[in-house]
Amino acid sequence: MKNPTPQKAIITAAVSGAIHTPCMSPYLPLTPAQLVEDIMSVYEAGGAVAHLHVRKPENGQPVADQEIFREVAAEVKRRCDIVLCLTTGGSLGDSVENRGKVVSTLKPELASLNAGSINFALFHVVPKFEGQWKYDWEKQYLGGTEDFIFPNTFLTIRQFAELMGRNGTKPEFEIYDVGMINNLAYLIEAGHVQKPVYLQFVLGILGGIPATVENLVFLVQTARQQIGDFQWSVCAAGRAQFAMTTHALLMGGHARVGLEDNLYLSRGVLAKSSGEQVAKLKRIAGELGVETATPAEARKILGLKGLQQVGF
Ligand code: KMH
Ligand code: ZN
Repeated sequence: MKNPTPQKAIITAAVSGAIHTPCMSPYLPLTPAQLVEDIMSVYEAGGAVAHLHVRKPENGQPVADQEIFREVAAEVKRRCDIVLCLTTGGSLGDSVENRGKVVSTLKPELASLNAGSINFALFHVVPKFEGQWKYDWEKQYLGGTEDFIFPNTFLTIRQFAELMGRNGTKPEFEIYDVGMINNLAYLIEAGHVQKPVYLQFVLGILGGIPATVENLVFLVQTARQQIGDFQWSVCAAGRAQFAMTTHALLMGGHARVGLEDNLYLSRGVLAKSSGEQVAKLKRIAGELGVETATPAEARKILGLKGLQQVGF
């Protein structure tokens, strides 16, 4: 019997995030114009989805500012048809209420939905950047995470899922550890989350599951047992980025790169854009015989409502 045609892989790029700070790379996009430019680099390199956080233009501090989200999203929509996945993770320490606003105001096709609470730790990188800070807020923002829990209670997850349901926004569930699959399986069972779900396995955050191939296989297997059918993608912090995303492609999954997760293109070489990382992953996919999805194909695979239905 012939094997069925394998599904195309969706390459996502998370362009700026709320983890890296301006002193770490001159290429980290901070202003609306830089964010748009980086998203366009992703689109031109063959990425189908861009995951977006925004920052204060004057100092690069992560902020859930609805006007900046709108400015960036509208300009990207004017220029291309890439899928935008807006964050509800926000910046570290932001209120749950503020984090959710982006869904009600902009009604995106796709938005992140963090599937559990974790010790989201970045404090361990502080010694590496001592003496190099560019802005006052950076050291405290990172250092303060030694005593920080990223809160995503069952109530929050349920409310975010309902909010997204009302706005026609597909949740991209961020899974930082294996217990979060259990959280989601419960929420599906209880009728709060509808299948088919889309999972983003986020590996290698201090506080979450380490970025190893064994753990990736374990996560996918556990999700199959607990949830059944689903779409999944992988991203990994720092230097594990290309190893884990390559494995995801080999396993039939989707993959996320971008400067939110890793500032480098290869050892010691800073990526000048998220698009450079997308181009590298596209080359790897090509060598492996894995076809990658266009934005239109990604919409079909994920069952998104379409660009005409967004609120920006
Ligand atoms: N802001 C981080 C704490 C997301 O985009 O939803 C987590 C994050 C996930 O970036
Ligand atoms: Zn994010």
